[in-house]
Amino acid sequence: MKTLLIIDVQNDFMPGGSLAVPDGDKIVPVINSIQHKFDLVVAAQDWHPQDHVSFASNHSGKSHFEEIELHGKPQTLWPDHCVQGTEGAKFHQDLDTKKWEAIFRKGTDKDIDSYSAFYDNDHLKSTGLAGYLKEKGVSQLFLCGLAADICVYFSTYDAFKEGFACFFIEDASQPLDPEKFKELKKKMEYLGIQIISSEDI
Ligand code: VGL
Ligand code: ZN
Repeated sequence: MKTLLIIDVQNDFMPGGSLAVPDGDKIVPVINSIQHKFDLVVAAQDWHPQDHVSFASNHSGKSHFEEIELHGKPQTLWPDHCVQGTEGAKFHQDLDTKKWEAIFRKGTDKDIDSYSAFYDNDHLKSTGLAGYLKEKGVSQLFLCGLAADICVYFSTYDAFKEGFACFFIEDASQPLDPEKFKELKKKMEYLGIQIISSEDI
């Protein structure tokens, strides 16, 4: 069962959005062009309450992209983004969602952040995605979306640890920080995660 997991292709991560990923919109046609190659397509959606702990606006005197300590671990403070029910939380309007069988929402608990589509950052809560994919008999998992160095990376890492054969589709993803992504790519390759192009599928 060849499966595609599309991560956080939402308006707030697009150029002009509150947490814009450079060229984030360039991946939309690429993702649309590959969906027919998969037996199963699922998506993740960042879906925060307005009082979410990861928003700088909920910490007095703190700025966007500043780091704080949360539950003993570093937490980046982001601009408000992907607030439940807002335009910014919607998927890009050109993204073809017809083939999607399920959408897994994350970051829904105001007290914990969740970059991975599988678990929150402290691995305390599961979205149920790993169990869902296992019950469906998924063996090969292809991942893409935004941001390559944050949510797509952490989802790929968790998927790898869950035992799926992972393929990271580089041209169907865009990083917030390209330098950081270069390092993470090396780490993924070292683990045995394949970095591929949409043409290789
Ligand atoms: C993301 C930061 C905060 C992402 C989500 O989708 O990469 N990044 N929330
Ligand atoms: Zn978020």
